[in-house]
Amino acid sequence: MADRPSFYITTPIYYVNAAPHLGTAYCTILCDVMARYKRSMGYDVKFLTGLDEHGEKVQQAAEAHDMTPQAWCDSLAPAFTDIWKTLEISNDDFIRTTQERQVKAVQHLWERMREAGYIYKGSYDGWYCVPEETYFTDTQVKKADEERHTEGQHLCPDCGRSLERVQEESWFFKLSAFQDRLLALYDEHPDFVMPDFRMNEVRTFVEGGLRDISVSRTSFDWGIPVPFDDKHVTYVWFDALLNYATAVGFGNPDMADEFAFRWPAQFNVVGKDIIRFHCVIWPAMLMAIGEAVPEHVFAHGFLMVHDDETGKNVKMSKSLGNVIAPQDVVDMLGVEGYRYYFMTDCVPGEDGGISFGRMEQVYNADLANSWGNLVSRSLNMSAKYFDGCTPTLPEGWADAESPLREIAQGIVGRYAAHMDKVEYVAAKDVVMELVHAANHYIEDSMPWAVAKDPERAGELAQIMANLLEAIRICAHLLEPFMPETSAEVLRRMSLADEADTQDLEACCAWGGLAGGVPVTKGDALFPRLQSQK
Ligand code: ME8
Repeated sequence: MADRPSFYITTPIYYVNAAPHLGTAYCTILCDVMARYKRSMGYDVKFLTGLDEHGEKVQQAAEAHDMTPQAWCDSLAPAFTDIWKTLEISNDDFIRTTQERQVKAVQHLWERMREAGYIYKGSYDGWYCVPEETYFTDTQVKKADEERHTEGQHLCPDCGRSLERVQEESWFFKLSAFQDRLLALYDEHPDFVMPDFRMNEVRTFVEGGLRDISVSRTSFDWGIPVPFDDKHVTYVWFDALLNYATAVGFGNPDMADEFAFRWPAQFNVVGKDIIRFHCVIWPAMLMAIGEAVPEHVFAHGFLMVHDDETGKNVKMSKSLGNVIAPQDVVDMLGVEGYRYYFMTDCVPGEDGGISFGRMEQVYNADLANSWGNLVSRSLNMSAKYFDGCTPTLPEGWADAESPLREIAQGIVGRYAAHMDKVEYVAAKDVVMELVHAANHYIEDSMPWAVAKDPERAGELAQIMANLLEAIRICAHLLEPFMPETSAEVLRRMSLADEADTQDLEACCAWGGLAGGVPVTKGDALFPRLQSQK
């Protein structure tokens, strides 16, 4: 295998019950930014996303469209792959749970579970929420109904929608046996769940005691058959969670080396709605079969939309039907502006309200007026004063003191400390400090005045070199957020070869600029948005 360390990151696999929306795209871009950043830090990255195609919810969506579940999934899958392409998602693999590799891996899981003695046959009698694909006990439902004053109606404690009563023969997973081991995992690896306030939530839940869970269904058939009991299909979550392992060769002898290299994953990134599955059930499943658990589960918050009826912010969700299509935002901000806004204005761990006004504000302030303006002004000046080129670099120019050089010293370290913890807002601030300083530097050093005096040609070359060098470094650091813009900026400075670096630290060392090479002025990178209001 490769000599570089592996970095394996995953998104949740999305239900194929409707087209992707801003929320699903949010999580996928969040992972893409991390994947791109880690590639630039020299890791051998595998970035996985995909689709969760089994279960009652998908089956019902298919029925509502008068299609078989498989035909329905096949018809909707391109809606996901197309938008990921539009949004410049750099995933290395795309898994669908109806693929042969997943069927084989899930069946292997069943065999391993049986050998390990952590499953048994019983019967389930309780509630089931189809939109959440989750079981609830009588006690849980009664308590939630009382709190909500539902007056005899039984609603899902999590999402408030109607529940199904399910009574069926079922295989159970002995989750209850893992309480101590899970608590030990949380103690030994306090950053297993990130951000840390989510860890407390998970720990409290596990301390409250765990119940065995039903992991097969007999009342419908859209799932992976249990290999030793053909009346049963696998519960959709028991199937879905395994996808992360399937994609790197779990249970496949031909991929043993790949599995050894890639497993465990560094990051399973999920929304806060599904942390119990990922931070409790998933590690317990892996412990049961003796496989390592992921290093981190990062739970992000929700994108919320304003509900005019209640006056409250509610989660944007396919099932609630209040979604905004990514294309609507792309039409307004462009792909790069879209990615930048969601990644740098919404704190990844927290809920974020969507506002078109705020999008415009951030786009105009940071991209049109600051970053875009800096690039066009500087490249225009360079082309004008140096005959369409970057300046010939003065001897020892990179050692000359300048406010920009000072900020650029150690910038990768400051940026990386935030990126590693998914603190994208703070990482962006580190870069924007240099962008703003460069804009001030233009005002303070007044290259247009210096250019008038032929005796100050050396000074002019130094000023422009400092500016272009700051731009070069910012382009590299902004690449995970806005890949195409960064590639374009580097192209305009005849530095296309530097894009896709695998050594960000060396690449961003002050002094890497190419002197005397052509610069392209080009169109504005971020034309200012004029409010519709
Ligand atoms: O839960 N804001 O799939 P799903 C931010 N198939 N993120 C949001 C969001 C919002 N308003 N709405 C959805 C499933 N998401 C399972 C996962 S994994 C083994 C199986 C994102 O289609 C968020 O990341 O309901 C959430 O966890 C995910 O979409 C759920 O997608």
